[in-house]
Amino acid sequence: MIMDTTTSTTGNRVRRREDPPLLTGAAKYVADIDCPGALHAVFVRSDRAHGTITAVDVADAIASPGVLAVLTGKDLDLPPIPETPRPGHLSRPALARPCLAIDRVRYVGEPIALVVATTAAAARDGADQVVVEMDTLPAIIDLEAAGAPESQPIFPDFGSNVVLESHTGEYDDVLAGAEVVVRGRFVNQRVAAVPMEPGGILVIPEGDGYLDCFVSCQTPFVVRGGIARALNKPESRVRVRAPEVGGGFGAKGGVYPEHVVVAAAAARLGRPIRHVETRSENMVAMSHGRGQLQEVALGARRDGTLVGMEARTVTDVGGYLWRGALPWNRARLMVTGVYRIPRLSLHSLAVVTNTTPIGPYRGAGRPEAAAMIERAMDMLAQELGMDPAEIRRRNLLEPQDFPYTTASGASYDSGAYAAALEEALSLSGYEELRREQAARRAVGDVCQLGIGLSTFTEISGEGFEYGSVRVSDDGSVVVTTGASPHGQGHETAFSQLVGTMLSVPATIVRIVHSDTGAVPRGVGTFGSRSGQLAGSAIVEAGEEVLRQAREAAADLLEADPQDVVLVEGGWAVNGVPATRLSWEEIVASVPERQLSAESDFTQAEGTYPFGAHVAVVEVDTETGGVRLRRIIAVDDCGRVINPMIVEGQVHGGLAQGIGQALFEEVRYDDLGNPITANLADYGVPSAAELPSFELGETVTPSPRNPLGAKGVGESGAVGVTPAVQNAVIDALAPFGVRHIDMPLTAERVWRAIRSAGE
Ligand code: MCN
Repeated sequence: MIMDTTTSTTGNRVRRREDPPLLTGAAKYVADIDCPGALHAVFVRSDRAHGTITAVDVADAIASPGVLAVLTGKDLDLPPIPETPRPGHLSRPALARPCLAIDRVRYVGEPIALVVATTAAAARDGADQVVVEMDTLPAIIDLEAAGAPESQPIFPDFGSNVVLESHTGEYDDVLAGAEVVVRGRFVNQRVAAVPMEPGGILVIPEGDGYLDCFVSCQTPFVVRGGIARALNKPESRVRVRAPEVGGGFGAKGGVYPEHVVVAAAAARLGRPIRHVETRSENMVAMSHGRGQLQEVALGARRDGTLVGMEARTVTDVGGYLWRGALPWNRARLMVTGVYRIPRLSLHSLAVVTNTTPIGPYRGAGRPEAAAMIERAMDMLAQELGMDPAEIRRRNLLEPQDFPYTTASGASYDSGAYAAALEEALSLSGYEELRREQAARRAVGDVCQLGIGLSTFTEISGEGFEYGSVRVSDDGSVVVTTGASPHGQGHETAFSQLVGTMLSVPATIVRIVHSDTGAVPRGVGTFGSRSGQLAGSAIVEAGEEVLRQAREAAADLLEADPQDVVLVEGGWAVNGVPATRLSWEEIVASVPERQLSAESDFTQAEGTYPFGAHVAVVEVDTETGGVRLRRIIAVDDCGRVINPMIVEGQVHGGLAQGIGQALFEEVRYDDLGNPITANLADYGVPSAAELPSFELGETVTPSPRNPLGAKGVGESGAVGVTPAVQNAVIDALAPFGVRHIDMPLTAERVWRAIRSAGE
């Protein structure tokens, strides 16, 4: 139940109005949209990681019962899917990603043809009849091998597998003056987004070339643009709606080849077509996340003060660059974390490999950056014999340093890092934990205690988002937003903002979103942007509505606008409650019989949420088994709209971040065959693997938007992974273990103990 006006104000814990349909099974996903007569589509995908296509024989498939069409790349002749644009960068035709592979395949799962049939089973049977003849090429799976000069280019016309490269900081000796240098080589492994609902699209042609599309996505406007461009239509002829989306986690943020192909097929056949991925299909077709090799050296004085950092990172973008530049770029930007690092020399590369393309996944580059610096900081602490908390205290940026431009060029807005660290230490009972650890070490307990810290920042927001507010003469309040929630509780949070501003119950505020036919423009939901950008757009529009209402109320009350004040549910002359007019009365007095305003709120620079996480683990030193005992997470996302939603967002991020630390890894064999393409082989944690999270907060507003808000959707996944990794390695310090790559499975931990002993 939603709480009443008084308690639903901004800043209060209001339960999500979105939850009842989600929890009772009433919510409608793409597969549930009622569309009589819709045809079913199944993709024929490459079963080889690398090869040249010599023939695609569709004759048997077309003859298969129920099959209406089999469409190949040559049949549809679609332009390539655009790369995600980056500042100063034009996409390079030699790296183009086709919608359907025609000459060459570059990963297992790449779409080659589409089979359309009257039922899903008939489409699948038809797809089995398509014969793709191929000359297999050697697959390049390892990212180091991909980048080697002698490596065969996966895109012969491009000539190299290195598709992105940047150098930051040129120094003769970036570590000059260091009394101690630690060096690490870390693998930030590839993971899968695993949304509850795999990808899906339903396209309904409605005559005159108009396509009505229901897409499981985070960015309806981006998908509309992609489909319209590929099909050479004006955007006005394509409507994209995101119904309920069973999670996206960044991976549903772009336009996929599958979207364009299904839309093209529906347009060609003039019949509605639906495509919904199976789980195994999703595990190869939906972009993966992370996938970075990191080599880092940190130099410091003996007192722990950092003097410089040198790093080389190689990011795997998979078979196509496509959206891979986004995490690559974020990882580059955030590389120095929360510390004062005077000198940085960073060489960051991205390479293509014969694997599923990599794209943004919860954190998108910031988890990689945080993991690298947080591991290196712990190594430094170990080297100097200093407590990990103390080495952090000595190097954290301080509140008076902000705004602060890092050596990598990030412009941090605000921060109070030490306060978050001290809060996390105090909530965890850090000293007591260290005492318990010492006691266990002293007796040589088989089960050792590990305590891991992570102090981190990340980037959120940046760019533009649309919002409007309209009050009608029946008293209804309608908000439209370009944000496209898929689990973040925007309806609840935005109705709180507007209800509070207009002094009306949040329950009457209707939020319209995720529909290009109902929202004039917008961007969508990713990069933990919506609270601050869509929220600020709505606030700006709401302020303009308040201004209009004040004028209208002053006219009606024959008062000076300065003397007219907002009271619960209406307006009155200040100090004279009896003059109160309702919103309905005021709105009815203007010729349009509605008050409305819109805003394209733009934030030129991002905001930088931060926090401190503590993980406590018990490691069985005989089996390598890790038990996660406690997670303490202190997060700061500036001013909070709804603390309950914020906590939920942190919980989700923590679960996924812990998944990367302990359980998850997408793996391929040497030929490029995926060997973790289902949920038996790919280990997503369930609630049973997770402790009850202990949360804390600090509040440091951002000066970059009127709400003072920063993002929170990803922070949990940024901060917790290195805390857990550091905790496991901390437990094994007495054995001489310096580092173990993720995921920290029992086998890896056991091997690390054994090899350290040798
Ligand atoms: N919020 C708030 N106060 C703040 C900041 C945010 O109350 N200071 C609220 C916002 O109003 C919003 C929620 O917290 O309701 C998340 O806001 P924000 O951090 O702006 O993130 P977005 O809404 O832009 O959501 C994107 C973010 C990302 S990038 C990923 S990945 C992610 C995440 O959200 N994927 C999710 N959370 C997810 N949650 C679910 N259930 N499913 C996903 O796929």
